[in-house]
Amino acid sequence: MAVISTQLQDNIGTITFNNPEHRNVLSTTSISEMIQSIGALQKGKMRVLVLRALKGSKVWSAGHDVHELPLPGRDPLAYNDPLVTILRSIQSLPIPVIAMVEGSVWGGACDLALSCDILIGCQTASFCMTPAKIGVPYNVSGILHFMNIMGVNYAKEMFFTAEPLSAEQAHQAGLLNHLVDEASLEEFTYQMAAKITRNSPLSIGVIKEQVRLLGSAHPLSPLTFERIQGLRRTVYDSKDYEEGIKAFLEKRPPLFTGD
Ligand code: LCV
Repeated sequence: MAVISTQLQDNIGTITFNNPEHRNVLSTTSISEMIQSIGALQKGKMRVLVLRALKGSKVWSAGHDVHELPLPGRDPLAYNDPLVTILRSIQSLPIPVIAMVEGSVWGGACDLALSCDILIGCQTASFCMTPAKIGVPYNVSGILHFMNIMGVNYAKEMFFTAEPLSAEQAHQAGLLNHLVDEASLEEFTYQMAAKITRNSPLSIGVIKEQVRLLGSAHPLSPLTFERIQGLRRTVYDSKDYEEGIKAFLEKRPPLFTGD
């Protein structure tokens, strides 16, 4: 059964997470369905894409499917990881993507929401960045993403505490463009989407790509990049990384020793 549903109306595409039983986890299956849907929607003259969960969802997405995290010794967020792939495809899509957020957003799903161009949420939205809770060395492009959007201090607090940010805090931190009440979330989102479809798609596409290129224009020397990869490797090779995944799967709090 499909874990996402897709719709195209008046040049507005909608991808809806439709796997409430597993809290809309970003699994290989759901991500490949998303990538296929985006391709199909692009053929249908889509000018804006809305990413959402089912109306009234308590969980927008529980993030990376932890069952699919590799065992120690392999980078859990490598370039070709399905989650990293969908983040790149949303960021490089030549049309605006609006994340319509209700319910809690976890881990890699926060990065997916932040990969969208505009985030509109209601009071039930919350955002929790979980790498430190699981023992995952988040990757460079993801960290830069959070820094660019919410500033270094808020980003560090999110990563270090692994505590959820409320909708109000997310709005204050610049993560949410708009915080609206639950009843008007859908109407507000699609009114904005409709406005965008009436503007020049060529101009919007080029502006979006320039923002992406400028945002990732951070000169990293090969040596610095290798040092970062080496540091990250010490984490995903560690016993703590293994313990974090094991604790999650055993539904117990992790006991990190720093080894
Ligand atoms: C697999 C899941 C998941 C899940 N994976 O319902 O950013 S990083 O680096 O950390 C990256 C690696 C990442 O994104 O990691 C994942 C981060 N996500 C989380 O830490 C959220 C984990 N999930 C939860 O805390 C709870 O499930 C929430 C609060 C989302 C919902 O709680 P609730 O009590 O409503 P359950 O926990 O009972 O989950 C329902 C089913 O969904 C599965 C979970 O295993 C359960 O399946 P089973 O009934 O088969 O056990 N599930 C939830 N999240 N990330 N599976």
